[in-house]
Amino acid sequence: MFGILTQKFQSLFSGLSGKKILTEENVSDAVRQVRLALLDADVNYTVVSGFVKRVKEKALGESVLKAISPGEQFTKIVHDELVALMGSEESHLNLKGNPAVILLCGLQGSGKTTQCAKLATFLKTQDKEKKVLLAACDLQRPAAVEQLTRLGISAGVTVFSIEGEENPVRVAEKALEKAREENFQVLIVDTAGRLHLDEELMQQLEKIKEKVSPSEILFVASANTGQDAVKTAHEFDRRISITGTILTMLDGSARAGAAISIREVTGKPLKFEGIGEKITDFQAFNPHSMADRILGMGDVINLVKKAQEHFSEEESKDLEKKLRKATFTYNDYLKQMSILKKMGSFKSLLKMLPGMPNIDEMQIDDKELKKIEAMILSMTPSERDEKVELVPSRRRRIADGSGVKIDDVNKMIKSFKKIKQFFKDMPGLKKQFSSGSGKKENFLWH
Ligand SMILES: Nc1nc2c(ncn2[C@@H]2O[C@H](COP(=O)(O)OP(=O)(O)OP(=O)(O)O)[C@@H](O)[C@H]2O)c(=O)[nH]1
Ligand SMILES: [Mg+2]
Repeated sequence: MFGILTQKFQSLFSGLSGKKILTEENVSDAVRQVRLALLDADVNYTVVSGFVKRVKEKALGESVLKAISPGEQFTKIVHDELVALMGSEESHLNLKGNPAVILLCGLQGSGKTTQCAKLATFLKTQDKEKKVLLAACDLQRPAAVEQLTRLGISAGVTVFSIEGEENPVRVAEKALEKAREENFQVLIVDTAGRLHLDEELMQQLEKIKEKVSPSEILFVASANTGQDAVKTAHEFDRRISITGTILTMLDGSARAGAAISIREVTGKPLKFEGIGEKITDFQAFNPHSMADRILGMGDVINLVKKAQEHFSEEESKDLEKKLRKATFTYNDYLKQMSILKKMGSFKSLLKMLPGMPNIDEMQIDDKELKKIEAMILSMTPSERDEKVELVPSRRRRIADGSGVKIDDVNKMIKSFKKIKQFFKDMPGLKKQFSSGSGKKENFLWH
C-alpha cells in the first residue's frame, strides 16, 4: 500500500538494529532519512517538519540512548508518533438524529458514490443492521443516479431519487422526508463532484447541509491525489465544516502521503478507508493499524477484527494452542481454511500477517483453495493427522484421488509446512510487535 515508504522505513530500521548504541550522530542520520522518506511519500511539508522534530526529541532522550535495543526503541518512537499523527484512536461515527444524516463530499472521482454504498453496507452489517437510505443528489453527471441505484441494489439498500428533478437540494429534502416516514435510521447523501474546487459546488453543498442538518459531513479523499487532497480537504472544511475524512484508493497508491497529513492539517479525524473496488473493501480507519502497515508490520488489528467476526472465542483459543504447540495438522488446516474463506481472500489475509512479504512464493491463491481442500479430503485419517509420512506412493494416491498432479500435492505439503513453521515461530514475531503500539492482542498469541 505504501510501497516505497514502507521499504525505506524497513531498511532504515534494519540498519539501526545492527547498532549497539544510538549516538547523536546516528539519530540525526536516522531522523534525516525519516524526513526524506515522508517527503518522498508526499506527506505535507509542515507535517513532516513537526513529526521529525518530535521524533528527534524523543530519540535523543536519555532512555533511548541507554536502551538495550536502541533500534527497536527508535522504531517504536516512529510508530507511536505516526499513530498520534493519524489521530491515536479509532474515531466513531456520530449517528445522532432521526434519521442520522451523513453527507459525503469531495472532488470528482474521489470515490463518493462508491463509498456511499460501502458505508451503507458497513452500517448494515457491522452496526446492528442499521436501516439505511441512500439519496442520489449528484445530478451533475448524467449516469450518477443510475450508478448509485446499481450500487444500492448490490448492497441491498434502498436508493432515493427523483426522475427529472434538477435541483439536488430538493432531492435531499425529499429523501429526508421519506427516511422519516419510513423509519430509516441513517440517510446517506451522495453529492456531485467537480474537477476543481468551485463556488457553485460549495454553495450547493451549503444549501444541502442547511436542509438536512447532517451529523456527519465526510470528505472523501483519494490517496492518489496526494497533496491536492490535503488542500482540498482544508477548503471543504473551511466552507462546510467537515466532521471527518474517508480515505479511498489506498489499495492503488504507493505514496499515499495524504493519509498521513490530512488529519493533522484539518484537525478532523480519519474515519474510514476504502481499500478496493468491492463494496466490502471498506473499514473503519484505525491509526494503529495504519502505522503498522506503513512500517511494514502487517495488519494484525484488522486481521483480528475479521477473525473475531468469524471465529468463536473457543475456536480461537483452540487454534492458538495448536499453532503454538505445532500440533496443527492437515485436519486443522482444512477446518481453518473454510473459516478463512468466509473471511475473504486467503492471500489478502496472509498479507495482513507481519513478516509475510514473500507471500507470492507460497503459491496459495483463492483458486488453489478448492484444490487443496480436495487433496486433504483424499488423505486417510492418519495422513491428515500427520501420523504417517507422506511418502511418494502416498502422494501419488492423493493426487489420483483428488484429480490433481503430483506436483500440486508436493506444493500443498510444502505450503502447509511453511504455514506451520511460520506459526511456530510466532513468539519471535510477538517480540517485534511488543515494540509497537501495545495493542497487539489477537487470536493467535497474547
Ligand atoms: N481501487 C479502488 N477503487 C475505488 C475505490 N473507491 C472507489 N473506487 C473506484 O473509483 C472510481 C470512481 O469512484 P466513484 O465512487 O464513482 O467516485 P465519485 O467521487 O462518486 O465520482 P464523481 O461522482 O464523478 O465525482 C470507480 O470506478 C470506483 O469503483 C477504492 O477504495 N479503491
Ligand atoms: Mg459520484
